[in-house]
Amino acid sequence: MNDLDRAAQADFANRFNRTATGLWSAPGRVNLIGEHTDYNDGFVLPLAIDRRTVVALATRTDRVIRVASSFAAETVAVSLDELVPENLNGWSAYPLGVAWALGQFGADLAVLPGFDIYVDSDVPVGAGLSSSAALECAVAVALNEVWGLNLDRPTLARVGQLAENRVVGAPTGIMDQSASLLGQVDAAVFLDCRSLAAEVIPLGLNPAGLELLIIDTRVSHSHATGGYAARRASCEAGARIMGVPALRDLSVDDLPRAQALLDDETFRRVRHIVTENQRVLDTVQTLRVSGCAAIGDLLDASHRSMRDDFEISAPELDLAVVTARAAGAIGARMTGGGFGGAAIALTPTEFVPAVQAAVLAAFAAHGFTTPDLFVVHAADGAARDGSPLN
Ligand code: GAF
Repeated sequence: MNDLDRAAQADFANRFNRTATGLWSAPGRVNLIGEHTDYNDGFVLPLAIDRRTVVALATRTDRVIRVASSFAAETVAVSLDELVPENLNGWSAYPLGVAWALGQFGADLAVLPGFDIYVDSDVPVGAGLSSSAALECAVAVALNEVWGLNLDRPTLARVGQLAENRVVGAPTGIMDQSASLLGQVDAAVFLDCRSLAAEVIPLGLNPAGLELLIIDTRVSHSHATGGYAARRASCEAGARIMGVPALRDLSVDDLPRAQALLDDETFRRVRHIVTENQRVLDTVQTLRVSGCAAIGDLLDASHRSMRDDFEISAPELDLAVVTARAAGAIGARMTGGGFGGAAIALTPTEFVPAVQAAVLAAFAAHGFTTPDLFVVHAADGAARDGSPLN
């Protein structure tokens, strides 16, 4: 049991005056490459990271759900009979939304017992590292076990996505929950977002003398508002006009026809998705054949495409990328939904301090908020932690 587990167990006991029967945790994620491709039925290559959300849980003998956490003073209580999306709001909408969404995937909520749940986390919120998917997936694996549902991991990913879409109101894809559920130590998850076929791709960063540095710009983003939904709508319009079910069904050879048929903005949105899908495939192939030291150019190209074609970057993200590259990173890009959040910089270990110092100095010189910089490692996906408690 780690410190986070111990804290969640103790805080559960303090808040609810009883003992948790188990601890489950799920990681945040960082996306190596493949941005906004997930809701276009395309390819993504994220990894689960060594920052986790843990839930301590015990079922009850009645139909009440009580949720509490280290980041909110209040304890929220609802009955399983009142669990509809319209009734859920605030941070507790995430765990409660997962309980509701399990009902949409076969759990018979009319007969299942209520539960007490306490949430603790060291995944930074609003940094583009999917603290929300970590929370959804930790709750999903916990309830899957204590409610005896036996849902497989791709289905649990759909449960988390549905909670996010319907309850939180963010029209997001399947990538973040899949990464949080399927990640493995020192590997990325190569996911086909149409079939949900997933393959674990070894990264070998540390043997290659590389680190994955996160630059959290601390510019907050929300996918429940404007830009994300607008990009999704453009992609859907582009696919409709091109006569395909999803942009996944186009290749770079279709781009001249797309340019002829689409207005300039929609064309550039489409070009990002089509080329980004290809970059994911190229990255997987490069990792297999040449190793992680050879993927830097693909990361750089991905960032340019998001900056110029998809237009989801921000001045802070662009500065982070340019500065990290100039100070020794071999590839860098913004990661996640965009409009803020984090960039990644694939950096030789010996250059990490120099990149950190250069980025801090550049942000200060531009008058930007001081960013948070830290190294992450690829970690295992959601799991029950430790042995059963008694
Ligand atoms: C957010 C969403 F939640 C994901 O589904 C994905 O679309 C990502 O932005 C962009 O690649 O993290």
